[in-house]
Amino acid sequence: MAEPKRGWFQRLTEGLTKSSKQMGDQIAQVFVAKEPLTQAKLDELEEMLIEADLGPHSAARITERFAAEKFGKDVDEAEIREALAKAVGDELTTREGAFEPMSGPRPYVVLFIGVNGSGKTTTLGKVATDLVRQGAKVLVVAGDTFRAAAVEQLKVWAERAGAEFMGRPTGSDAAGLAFDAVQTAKEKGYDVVLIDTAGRLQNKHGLMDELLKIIRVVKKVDPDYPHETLLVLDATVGRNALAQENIFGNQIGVSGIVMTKLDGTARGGVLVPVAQASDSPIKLIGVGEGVDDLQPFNARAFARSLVGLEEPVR
Ligand SMILES: Nc1nc2c(ncn2[C@@H]2O[C@H](COP(=O)(O)OP(=O)(O)O)[C@@H](O)[C@H]2O)c(=O)[nH]1
Ligand SMILES: [Mg+2]
Repeated sequence: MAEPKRGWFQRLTEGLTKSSKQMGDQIAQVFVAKEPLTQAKLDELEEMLIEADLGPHSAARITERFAAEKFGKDVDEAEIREALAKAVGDELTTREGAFEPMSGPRPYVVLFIGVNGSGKTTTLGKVATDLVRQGAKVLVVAGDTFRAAAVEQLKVWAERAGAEFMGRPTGSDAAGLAFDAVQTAKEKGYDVVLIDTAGRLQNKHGLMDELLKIIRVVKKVDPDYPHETLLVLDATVGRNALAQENIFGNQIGVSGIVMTKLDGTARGGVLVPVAQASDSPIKLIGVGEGVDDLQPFNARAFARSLVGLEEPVR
């Protein structure tokens, strides 16, 4: 993604309001005045993190880090927020990954995978828009050949972005389309190829097989294809995102995670256990439906906005 535009932290913060409001309110309830950090208060904090879907392991680790710094000391709400943001940020900094198609080989081939409704098509559209703005020659490929509406939806995004679009009638072979697309892109000097896929249920074997087939056939054009397989996860499903990460990670292989809909949920904390569980980093986050609502994942900024803090002074 391009350098975040001015105001991106505000969009992140606004996006995360439900999560940060929940946590913010609880912090305010637990720490009413400046008072010593006791075990009882730590337990309440841990419980609060679990409720925000950070999961028992992440919650315990974060609480420990936090206790190491503050236990027994007089603390007020503001310090708690800062310390909590630091602890969450420390958990996540090693889980940041950059999505930089323009720094990679040409054409840079990116596959978007994930269950139905997770935000694949929307994310692809946002990425296409951003890349075209950077001057890239982008090919958008409608690999979700199951539903006519999915093809149409992607076409609209491609047209708006000013990207080239490649699709086939409903029911066509997605792998065949992907093969033709990467070959075309190679011949015609495209910079980036973005391949959408069907929103499949991860427990349907036939659907996993189709994804593997897409990967297999694009590798026939170049064994390095796809350069990226981005798993798109919807934060509003909470802990279910962990199960999805597990299945797609193990069965398909993933190079990066996109977590969407962080604007629509009190469960934004689920990003933490997902980041911890996955072998691949979090690369992008979605905080809205608009074209500018996709951001590079920044662990510190995410942690700050999650606990309801302002942008740090740089
Ligand atoms: N609020 C919000 N909605 C999103 C975000 N990303 C995607 N959506 C919406 O989620 C719905 C499903 O997205 P879509 O891209 O069609 O999912 P797909 O089935 O995985 O391709 C659409 O209504 C999108 O506008 C996001 O970051 N925030
Ligand atoms: Mg779709």
